[in-house]
This record gives sequence, C-alpha cells and structure tokens, in this order.
Amino acid sequence: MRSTMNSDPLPSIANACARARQIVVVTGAGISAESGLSTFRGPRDALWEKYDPMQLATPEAFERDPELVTRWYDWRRREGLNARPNAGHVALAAIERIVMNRGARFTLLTQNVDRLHHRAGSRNVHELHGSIHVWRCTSTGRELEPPAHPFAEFPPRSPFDPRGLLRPAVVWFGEALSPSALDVARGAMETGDVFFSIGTSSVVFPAAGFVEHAIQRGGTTVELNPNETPISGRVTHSIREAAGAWLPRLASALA
Ligand code: BV8
Repeated sequence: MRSTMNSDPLPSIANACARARQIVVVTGAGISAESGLSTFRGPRDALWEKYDPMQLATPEAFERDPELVTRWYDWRRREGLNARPNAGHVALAAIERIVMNRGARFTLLTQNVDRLHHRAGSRNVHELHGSIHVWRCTSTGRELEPPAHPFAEFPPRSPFDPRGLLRPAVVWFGEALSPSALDVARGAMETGDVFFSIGTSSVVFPAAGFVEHAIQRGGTTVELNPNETPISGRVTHSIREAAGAWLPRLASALA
C-alpha cells in the first residue's frame, strides 16, 4: 500500500472517516508521550526509566524480584495519576463523539495501561493489556484500585488473603490477553472500514497484527507516528507526525 510522504492526506482521511460505518483505533505508549509518560522503546532518563520494560513486564520478573517489579509499577502508576491527557487523547474523544452522533461506531483498542483515554472522555475504550490502576491478589484473584499514595510496603501484601501479594492487573509478556478484549478486537477488525494505528511501534502481538486484518479487508489504514515502523510501508497513509499535533486537525475537519 502507498505511504503518504508528500501531499497532505488529511482531506482524504477525513472523507473516509465521514463515510465510515465503523472506525477502529489502536493506540500505544506514543499517544501518552506528550503527557510526559515514557514509552517502552524510546529514550528513558528518569530514575525508574532505566529499567527495561521487556525485562520487568513478565511473570518471571515478578516471581524473581516482586519488590523491584511492584516498586517499578507503583512508580508508573503514580506517574500516570500525575499525568494529564494531552491534545491527542482529547481529539480522539471528540472524534468518537462526532462519529457516534452521526450513527456510526467508534472502537478504541489501547495497549496503554494509564487510563488517559478514559480521563480524556473516550467512552468505548478497551484495554488490551489491562490497567496499572487496578491491582490483583495473587492468591484470590480479587482486584482493587489502590489509593494515590505509594504502597506502604513492597511487594504489597494482599488485603484479601494474608498469603497473597498484590500485582498490577496488566497483561505481562507471555500472559494471554482477556478473551473479552480479544473478542471486541476481532469483531471490530471484521466490521471496521477505517483503521488507525497511533503511537505504537507495532512490534507487540497480537495487537500489532490487527492492522493486517484491516489491510486484507481493503479498508483505509492510517498510521500516525513520528518514526517508521514495520507497518509504515503497508498502510494507506503513514503520517510522520506527533499524535497531539495531527489528531486535533482531524477532529476539526470532521466537526
Ligand atoms: C500473548 C502491559 C499468548 C504491561 C505489555 C505472536 C502472537 C502472539 C504473541 C506473540 C507473537 N510473537 C511474540 C509474541 C509474544 C509477545 C510479543 O508480542 N513479543 C514481542 C516483543 C515480539 N506477546 C505477548 O506475550 C502477549 N501475550 O500473546 O500471549 C498466550 C496465549 C495463551 C496463553 C498464554 C499466552 C502479551 C503482550 C502484552 C505485553 N504487555 N504491556 C505494562 O504496560 O507494563 S506490552 C507493552 O508494549 C505495552 O503495552 C505497550 O503498549 C506495548 C507496545 O509498545 P508500544 O505501545 O508500541 O510502545 P513503544 O514504546 O514500543 O512505541 C511507542 C511508539 O510511539 C514509537 O513507535 C514512537 O515512535 C511513537 N511515538 C512517540 N511519541 C509519539 C509517538 N507516536 C505518536 N505521537 C507521539 N507524540
């Protein structure tokens, strides 16, 4: 598929969105970068950012060093609480409202665990990789949303079972995505006619594979990412811009 490197693709994308019966958006850590949250594979300079997520976001790391892993997640959780949705999150929520007001459907599938889409006002959000703001008892499976202050001890003990610990209710590498999230994603990929991949390096599966379904079905596929990714050459439009800069332009064009 051609990737757009010279003429402005906005009018053609806005036209496809205006005619779409269903718009599907997949987002990754990049859409939260402008809120000050570090991405997974980008530059990391803050103290806790020196830890490689690929090493810590696994059940094996939690088993090996539950204190380090829960400290890291507690730090990310509080960073998320202190962050604010940026113009990209806000624009996506506005586009959802515009699309739904004209009777079409809008499905937001996020790999992010920071809940900034919800705080920006997006309604039909599905957290493919869970949420860092929900923690789960390793013994009973019961879940809670911790208060904003840091845990008193690491690893935090479970209030549900003295033998249990609390872990973040996120999907670690090697863990399966929830069947309900996968069902929603599959359903959206079957019926969506415009597909956006925003702020993701498109290397984590199964989310990175969703765009192929959209391409196979012949829908309009759009990537929004300042950097090239493995899907850049396959989508209809590959836009080398920041989400917070370009999405407000699309929201205005659709308003
Ligand atoms: C599973 C939660 C099976 C925790 C995360 C094929 C099929 C299925 C699985 C696999 C497969 N091949 C390999 C696998 C295994 C693995 C995988 O994909 N590995 C990769 C590394 C090869 N997948 C899994 O393990 C998945 N599980 O398939 O289970 C199974 C089945 C049955 C029973 C048991 C098991 C689980 C994957 C989920 C892992 N959890 N996160 C946490 O958050 O800590 S993944 C993690 O990576 C985050 O969720 C993150 O969102 C995700 C993807 O990263 P990105 O979001 O893309 O972030 P990244 O930093 O990489 O990129 C940011 C991008 O933004 C950059 O491109 C940058 O240029 C751009 N950007 C920067 N600024 C901006 C911007 N864009 C726009 N605007 C800006 N301003």
